[in-house]
Amino acid sequence: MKPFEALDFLNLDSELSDDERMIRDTVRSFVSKEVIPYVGEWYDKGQFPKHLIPAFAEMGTLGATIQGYGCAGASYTAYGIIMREIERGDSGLRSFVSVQGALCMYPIYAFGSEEQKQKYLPEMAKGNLIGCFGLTEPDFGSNPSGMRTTARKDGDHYVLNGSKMWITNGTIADLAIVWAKAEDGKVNGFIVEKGDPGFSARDIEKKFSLRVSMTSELILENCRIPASRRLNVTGLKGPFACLNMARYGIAWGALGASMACYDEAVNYAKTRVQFEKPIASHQLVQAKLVEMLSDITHGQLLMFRVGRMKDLGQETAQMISLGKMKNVSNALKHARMTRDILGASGITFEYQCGRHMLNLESVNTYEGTEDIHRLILGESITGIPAYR
Ligand code: TGC
Ligand code: FAD
Repeated sequence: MKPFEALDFLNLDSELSDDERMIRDTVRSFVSKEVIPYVGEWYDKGQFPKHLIPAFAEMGTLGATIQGYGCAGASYTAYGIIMREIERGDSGLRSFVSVQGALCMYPIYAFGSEEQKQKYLPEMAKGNLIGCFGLTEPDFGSNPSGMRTTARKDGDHYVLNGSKMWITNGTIADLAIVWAKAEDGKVNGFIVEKGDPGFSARDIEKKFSLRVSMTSELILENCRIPASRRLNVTGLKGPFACLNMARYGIAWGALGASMACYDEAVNYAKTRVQFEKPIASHQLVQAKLVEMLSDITHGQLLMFRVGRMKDLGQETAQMISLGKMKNVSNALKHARMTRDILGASGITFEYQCGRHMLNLESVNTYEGTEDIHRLILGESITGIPAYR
């Protein structure tokens, strides 16, 4: 297979610091050597490659932006680059790293007590403890405010009841951040540990998407946990703050999937001969390649700008929504276009576009569907929330 050539039409990577470039090269080379040759087989078998966790930890990708607690303390731009490079390999692997860092380590870092941070963060950075994030329920996806999971205070304990659905890393997690309504109806976050009485997880089988990532249901039946495991945040702004972090990473990650597809499409089009010449010589094929190049370049510009603003603490949730909405829907389009350019070959595991295409169907739905982000942006333009 031809070595990966990353599309960087505007030479934006020249804006990276030496440290950021080193992180990019480390993760890119890891993905080329340890992911790309094997990921088709893991996908086919529906296996999460657990053996990669120590390497993800070694490269500093777990909770990469957290200062201290054994974490890398990287810039947000570096974190975005990490997500881009990992998702070039597979969205399911980026999901694993996103959930561990943005959705489990981040809430502990942002809302946890010092004792909670010391207990969990260093072990999570090393990959010795795995986390998951339970917000969605069977009947409440786009609208988490309706959640039915409850947390009742009982002396120095809380008792949790309910279920969480579509939870990445659920069955491999040692701890879950579970969002539940307290008796006053306000949403609170809790750290639930594997082995807590009344807590169980089971995998959702037979998925056609994100097959190298575990997706699970969490069940809480009179699950009793110490009151000290509550996070110090009340209301939906708690989970939404975590989603800002994860959505930011996804907006970068989708660029990686697009870049993988673009590279595959260009290589194939230049070598596949029909009507006595390479298909790349036809205007209709070139138009598709140009559309991909144009979208990717716009997406890269957007995320470099949002990344640098985030490094200065100046980004907004709406900017992140724009990146999540546009870069993921474009990546899905690019995977489909590449699949088309590859003809029948595009449906096999020998190539990446089919796997990216099926993965991106999930990425377009999770962390706020494409249309939910459209409505978030609509509200920011008009001042009118059109969700309800
Ligand atoms: P709303 O009334 O607008 O807000 C409630 C409170 O939250 C605050 N808030 C935010 N805070 C921080 N960041 C944001 N982005 C925020 N958005 C809102 C808001 O200020 C308010 O605070 P306060 O103090 O006044 O109480 O809430 P709403 O229920 O009307 O929200 C509407 C909507 C549609 C935007 C929201 O429900 C939404 O984003 N829905 C999408 C749900 C979603 O994204 N779920 C993701 C689940 S996790 C997941 O998918 C992980 S996949 C991981 C992987 O595998 O990679
Ligand atoms: P619904 O909310 O039922 O939406 C269905 C359709 O209706 C969508 O097209 C949506 O855009 C549309 N719609 C809904 N409301 C409106 C509206 N007001 N206006 C217009 N259209 C609307 N959740 C977690 O908490 N943790 C995880 O780790 C996690 N991992 C996931 C992993 C995978 C592989 C998947 C697929 C999902 C995961 N999720 C996770 C859940 C994910 O966040 C939800 O699937 C997502 O928020 C959408 O919810 P839903 O599937 O219930 O769809």
